[in-house]
Amino acid sequence: MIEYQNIFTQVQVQGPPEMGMDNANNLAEGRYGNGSFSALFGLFGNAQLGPIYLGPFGVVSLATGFLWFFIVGMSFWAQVDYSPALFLRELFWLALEPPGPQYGLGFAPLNEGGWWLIASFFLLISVISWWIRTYLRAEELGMGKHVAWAFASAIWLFLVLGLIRPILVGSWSAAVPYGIFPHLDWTNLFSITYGNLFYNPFHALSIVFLYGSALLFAMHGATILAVSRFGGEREIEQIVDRGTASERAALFWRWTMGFNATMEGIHRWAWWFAVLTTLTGGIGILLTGTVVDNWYVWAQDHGYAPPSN
Ligand code: 07D
Repeated sequence: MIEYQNIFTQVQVQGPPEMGMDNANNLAEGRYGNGSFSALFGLFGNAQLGPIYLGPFGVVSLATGFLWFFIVGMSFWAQVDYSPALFLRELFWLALEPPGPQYGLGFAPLNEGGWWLIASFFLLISVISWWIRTYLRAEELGMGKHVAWAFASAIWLFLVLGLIRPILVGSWSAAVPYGIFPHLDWTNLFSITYGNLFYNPFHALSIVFLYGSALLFAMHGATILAVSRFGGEREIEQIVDRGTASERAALFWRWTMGFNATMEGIHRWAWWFAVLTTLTGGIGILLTGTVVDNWYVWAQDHGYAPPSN
């Protein structure tokens, strides 16, 4: 018997572009495009593209994000003397570094970190504007602000790394450089400088929530796919019904591990795990070099790394 299955098989139903629950089109202001369809996009999400809402904060966010990208790109470009071949060869190693320690929290000559400061200013405006956008769009749609608050946790870590901690230690040089391998090198150096970040309990917690997020997402995604033949993707409608996909999904977990999340609860688990990844991460970075100078020695003092003789 051929059944509807779901990892590689898909049915794409297409009608006229969907304008959303706002049939009177009262929310149309600031929306661009009439909506088009892409079967390829439909494989990954919804086949309909647009209309998109831009609005003032969208424009500011995209413009300042572009300026950040452009400044970083032009700096890279100048560093290879505008040679396309060198640019491609060196791209992964090129860096726009923050000012050196001699400049403290002051401004620096453009080629000695000044551009980093300017680029970072634009990135900050861009990220904050995007946050406002998530808040205002949710407001407009009568939604809760769950996405905005989850995003705020990521922004917390972003701010700790690039703004708050550098200010606390008195130097922009403590911030992260822009560049693919350079930011990885920075991460590694940060860990080594402060005595092995694995011994920072907040880094450990952050990993717990990061891996936990992956585990929860895998469990939830797989569960819903496994009951999609019973309409599992309509999970909210099924919360209170008996004999539904939701109930089978819940029973599966109760039978296999003795406990089941609910259709509502699993989204709270997912939200908290994702949020706590960056929330604990930011605390860990904030404490590093401010309260704790060497995590290995700190772990020895607290009895979970072996004492050195
Ligand atoms: C970074 C912040 C939010 C980002 C925002 C976006 C733009 C625009 C533009 C695309 C992700 C800003 C917007 C930039 C983009 C375009 C065009 C979120 C961020 C708002 N670690 N480690 C973590 C592991 C080690 C180190 C977290 C594992 C070593 C440092 C996480 C291992 C060393 C820092 C994690 C491991 C080290 C971290 C990140 C294993 C040396 C951090 C969570 C198995 C390599 C960060 C407390 C996250 C942190 C962090 C995992 C090893 C260093 C859980 C699995 C020992 C310095 N590490 N790590 O969601 O929070 O980031 O630490 O070895 O700063 Mg680690």
